[in-house]
Amino acid sequence: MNAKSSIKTAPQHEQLGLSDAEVVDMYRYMLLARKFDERNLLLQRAGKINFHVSGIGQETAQVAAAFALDRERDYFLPYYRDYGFVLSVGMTLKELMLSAFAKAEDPNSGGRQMPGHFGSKRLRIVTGSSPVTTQVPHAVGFALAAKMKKQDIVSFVTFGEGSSNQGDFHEGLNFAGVQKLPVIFMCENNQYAISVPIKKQLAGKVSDRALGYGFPGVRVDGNDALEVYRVVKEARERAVRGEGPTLIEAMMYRLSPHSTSDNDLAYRTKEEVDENWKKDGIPKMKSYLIQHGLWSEEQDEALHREISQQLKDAIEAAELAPFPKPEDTLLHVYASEGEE
Ligand SMILES: Cc1ncc(C[n+]2csc(CCOP(=O)(O)OP(=O)(O)O)c2C)c(N)n1
Ligand SMILES: [Mg+2]
Repeated sequence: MNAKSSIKTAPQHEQLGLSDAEVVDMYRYMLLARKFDERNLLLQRAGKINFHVSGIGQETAQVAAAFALDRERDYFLPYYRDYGFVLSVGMTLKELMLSAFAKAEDPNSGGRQMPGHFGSKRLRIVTGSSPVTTQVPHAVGFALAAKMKKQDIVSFVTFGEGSSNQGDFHEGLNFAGVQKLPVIFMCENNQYAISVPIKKQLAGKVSDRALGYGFPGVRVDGNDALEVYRVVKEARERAVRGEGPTLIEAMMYRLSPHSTSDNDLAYRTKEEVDENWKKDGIPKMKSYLIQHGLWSEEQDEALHREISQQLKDAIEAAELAPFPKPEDTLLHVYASEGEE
């Protein structure tokens, strides 16, 4: 063995500045989001909750992005599939279940919005609306505020690739580019906009659109947690240095139907879906951890049991919680005295 080949290179996560504990934590959140999502699909089929819009296949990029941000200070404008993201920045399973069960204590909307419309003052998650992409100009506004206040924080916003064809996307990116604002735009390109496949939505790459607005656009494998972490971290560093926005296009696949109201096999084949399950980032992350001696099958089984128990507790609490009262319909719709 020559001297060169005996030099050990540090594992990828260490090279990126992630500790062993952090990379294990990333996997925990990815699995937590997956199990939460799978359970909600079952709860909807069992008639316990009305509706679920799933993020299965997108958790890897969501969790990795969250870990690359300042989870104590940045502002977040996630879109409806971002369970992995909101869990990673501190939303609890109980809070998400209160939302799924449409209960009054749901911090996102007091049980009045469709699930997946995240909002939390505590976690700096900015309330979103149902029209897709409205969150993009909002994120640009938050970045403008950060710049005016000379704060070294960023706003981070996600959206689907279909939504990147809406005017709000282009207006938001243009303004952010001109003003060099600290905002990170992450497109979760899951290759479908409901029943419309990617080839009928876009003739080019979403990431290339950044060129027209004067800042970098990066396409990344959304099933590779460490790669997503790397590009989001770099984007954040650029933003706080005052160099402006970055557009990230994370490539992934929507493994579940659009929502519980959708039959995806009406417009795509089971073979295509099965093929994409092979690219799932969660088992990939597990293998990485095992390969580096950070995880074992025993620990994995224990984590599955732990998550099952957490889900059971969250569901029980949400089922027991009261529904919103009809007379509270206008609560938080208009500012009341003393409310910010
Ligand atoms: C302005 C607007 N138009 C249409 C809709 C209906 N709608 C909800 S989700 C969706 C598909 C969006 O696709 P994409 O942006 O790729 O996100 P994905 O659902 O695939 O994550 C559509 C058309 C909407 N909510 N808002
Ligand atoms: Mg899509």
